[in-house]
Amino acid sequence: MIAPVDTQTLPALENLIDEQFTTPELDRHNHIFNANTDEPLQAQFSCSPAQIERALTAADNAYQSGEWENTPAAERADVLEKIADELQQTDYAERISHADAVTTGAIIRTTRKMAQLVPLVFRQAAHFIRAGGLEQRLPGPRGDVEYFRRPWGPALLISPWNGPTAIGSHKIASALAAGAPCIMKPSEWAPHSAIIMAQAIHKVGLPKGTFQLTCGNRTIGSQMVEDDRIKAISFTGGLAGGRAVARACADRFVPTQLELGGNNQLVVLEDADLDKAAEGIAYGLTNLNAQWCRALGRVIVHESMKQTLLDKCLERLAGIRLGHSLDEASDMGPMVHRGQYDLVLSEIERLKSKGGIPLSSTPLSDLPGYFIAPTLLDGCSPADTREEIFGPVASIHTYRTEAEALALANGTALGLAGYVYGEDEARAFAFARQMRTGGVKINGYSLLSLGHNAPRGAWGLSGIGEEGHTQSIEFFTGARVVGVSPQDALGGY
Ligand code: TXE
Repeated sequence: MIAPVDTQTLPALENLIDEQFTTPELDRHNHIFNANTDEPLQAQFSCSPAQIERALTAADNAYQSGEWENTPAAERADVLEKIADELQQTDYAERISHADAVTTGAIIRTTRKMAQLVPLVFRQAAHFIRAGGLEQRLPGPRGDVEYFRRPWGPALLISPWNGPTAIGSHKIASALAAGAPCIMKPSEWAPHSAIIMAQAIHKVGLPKGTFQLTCGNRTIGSQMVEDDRIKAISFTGGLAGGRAVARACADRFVPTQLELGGNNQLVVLEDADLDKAAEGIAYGLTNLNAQWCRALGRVIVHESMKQTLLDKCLERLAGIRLGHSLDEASDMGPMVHRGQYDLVLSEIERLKSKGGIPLSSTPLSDLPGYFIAPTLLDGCSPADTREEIFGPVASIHTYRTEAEALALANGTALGLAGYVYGEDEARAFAFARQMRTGGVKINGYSLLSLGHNAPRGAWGLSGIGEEGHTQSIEFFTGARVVGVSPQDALGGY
């Protein structure tokens, strides 16, 4: 049974600026679409420059007042817990998961799980600061030295359309835990979960101007990125946006955390269980419809095993139910919007024109939305598969020696995630350690991080900085140390 979708079921677009919910003023003449049916759902209204100015002023005022920054960590943690309690009400998760599924095409079973994790994200941030994560005492030459971390100032949080809830909640909870006033700018294609979270945060209440939400596209993003009052930027999105942010931040030395794309390699070692590897490949091509920065980009397999692996993959992919994202029975949904759909199809065409042979076995949905069957491309030259596609398409390459496999695995300028399949775990670890990428999962493919405290690193063009439980909170802060000093030139040495 598919829930009905109309504009009533999506929250209206609204900003939260200086404690007021307001309507974005500018009509950009674009629409958010139902990814399943290609029907327009809502106009993409955007903040006006004057609305952005009000948000920046309010964020700066909040920072200058110091109220949130100087609220003791335990009390900030209490507020974060209250936000988590509020978001725990089932209505929030249902509204968020419904909106994310319709607008991004990710299936409801996945968006529901993501939405249900949101309270936990706020609780984990609360736990970190309550446990003294931002305040330590270190031994010094004249007694203890205080080492504490304080927010750089107002933070800008920019999120993409894919995984908007997981990415958005992580940024918001981390900035607030750090004591930073923050402005959230969600993607113009999937702003609803941020709006729903803003409603919960507003209900709990924070000092004036501490949390704000602005709706709109990259135009308002750039206006805020370039503003002197923004003192830290956490950006998740594409390479072009990431570069624009990095350039704008360079002159002012504004700390930036950039999590960009990936072209993630899955290496099948000679002793791999091919059923397991095929299952991993199917996950990599279908989880979040492969519109995910850690989705599969390249499969690297020993030449003697390629055909058996491909047969097993196609057998699995034949059983994938590609369908309406609100249908509980679907395993995979459509691409987010027509632009992304066209882009992915044009990448398949480009690789075909270079000799690639597309292989797919998943029956297409007969809905008029942006559906693409997960596709493996055989016969491509590695030189043609260096870039991210950001869709359910992966190329398959063969090796004869592990040195060749490693060269292929490290053969792109991106370095976000890798996957290694091999039954001898010690050998798989040894291989994985040499992959120049933020994280490597062995014998498994999952949307979740490798461990509670494991950072998510980004190498090369995949970004700058590390995200994670602790790392993302620390990112919004700078170190300060205060202590009693010896009164001599070399400090007593
Ligand atoms: O990105 P965009 P999208 C990457 C992935 C993919 C892309 C898709 O590589 O290609 O993101 O997401 C705002 N100044 N990842 O299309 O266009 C924009 O309005 C200020 C990687 O959304 O870069 C939106 O809010 N803001 C990933 C956000 O940036 C700007 C996970 C992202 O938009 C801007 C998800 C500018 N110059 C996607 N340009 C990961 N590594 O985790 C754009 N925006």
